[in-house]
Amino acid sequence: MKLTSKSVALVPIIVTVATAAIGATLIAPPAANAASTLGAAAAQSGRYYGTAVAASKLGDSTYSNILRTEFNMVTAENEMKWDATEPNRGQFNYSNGDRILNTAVGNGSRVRGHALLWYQQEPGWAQRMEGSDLRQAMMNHVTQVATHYKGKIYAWDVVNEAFADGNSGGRRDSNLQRTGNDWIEAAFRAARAADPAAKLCYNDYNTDGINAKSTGVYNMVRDFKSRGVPIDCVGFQAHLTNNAPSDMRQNLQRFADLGVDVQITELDIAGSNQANAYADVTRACLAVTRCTGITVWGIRDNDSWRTGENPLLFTNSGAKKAAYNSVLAALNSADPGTTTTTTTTTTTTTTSNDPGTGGCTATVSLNQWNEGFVATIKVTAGSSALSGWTVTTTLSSATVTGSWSANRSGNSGTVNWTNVDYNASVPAGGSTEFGFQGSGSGSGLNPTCAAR
Ligand code: G2I
Repeated sequence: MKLTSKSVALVPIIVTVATAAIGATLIAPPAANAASTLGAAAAQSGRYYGTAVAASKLGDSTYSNILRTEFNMVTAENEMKWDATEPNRGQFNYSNGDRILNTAVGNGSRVRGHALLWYQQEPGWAQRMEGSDLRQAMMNHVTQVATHYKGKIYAWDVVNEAFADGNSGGRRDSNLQRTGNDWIEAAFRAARAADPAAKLCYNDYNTDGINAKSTGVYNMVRDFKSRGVPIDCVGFQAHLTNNAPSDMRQNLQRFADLGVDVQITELDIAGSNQANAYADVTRACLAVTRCTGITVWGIRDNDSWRTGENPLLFTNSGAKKAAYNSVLAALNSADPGTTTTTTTTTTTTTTSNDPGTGGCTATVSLNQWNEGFVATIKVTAGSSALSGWTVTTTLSSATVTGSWSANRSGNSGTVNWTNVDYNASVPAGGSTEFGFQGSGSGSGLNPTCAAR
């Protein structure tokens, strides 16, 4: 139904639902000496510095010496994945995963487990499965592998890369996803039951800055936290070229503000600005109290999956690159034990016009930090389904710098947001979300919704 002049005239109702302010500055004396390895430098602020390890390279002395001296966290690059650990249904093989784990422990390192469920590197037998049979096999896999490594894993990537690229903010299609949207939370619950001591992470790529994909993950984590689904951390892979996203710190911070740890899990950076970009990523993590560590995805350039791009910290012969020096300097320049969090305020405000028949309401959840914000707006249909909607917001002292899942009329002042094709239809009583990022203050957005 179209909006009538009568419904436009209805008085907006404004309800502030929740306001929480988080801010802390803890000062400790600086360390007397700079550390000389990545692991020791990260440890000064209670963080780790890790690398992906391939079992086939452990016999290479250049490789294993750098591994032992520089790193204090290890991820198996492939050896703990589904195809490696359960090559036939119900038959488990932990030999290479165990080699990596034992080497790490022998070096005094901890281990990140990677990855219990991922749509890639499924064993052939699982690739051919669907539905409830597959769901059963997935949960058994999570339980068996997490039980085998019980008590030995710092954090598990329970689910890897489940969100779609592009602007949908939704899940990626896969046979795992087709077993039902609840597969991710089911996997987290199974992992918690099997190994209560491991931190449980969701891990993905192209989620390093604020964008539609990272916002989709953010909304899932927020939902999990609100419903008590056991999630402890989010991994940001950070496979980058030339630059770190300019809003990487803000992105890490908004996840941390949900009450999870954040980690950089597969860092590699190609391109001529490599050394600067590595320093930027390091500083983004150091600026977020709950960013607990950084892992690079391999040791030497020729250990990288990005053949020919030389995206790592050591040359093929094992020499330290400029990027290594810039990471070490950045880690050493963090005041040890000093953590400064940006003051961040999360406010949920409901501004609604009375939906009446065929109308809609809009709710904003605002994540504001010192110089910018992310607004997530929920559009809820009234007693009739919507076939399109318009939300009007007021940005009196803010400028929109990016948005997702809606078209917009401008970037400041009165901004109208209309549905895109895939979220035009909203069933009666149902809802959909869109969002935007802005500089300045996002307070007073006062969204109103109208059917179109
Ligand atoms: O694709 C880069 C990474 C993206 N995030 C998840 C990570 O798990 C993923 O790692 C890469 C490994 O670095 C590669 O080494 O995952 C690839 C698989 O998608 C790994 O490549 C595979 C090759 O495709 C196989 O042919 C090979 O048998 O490595 C296998 C073991 O060497």
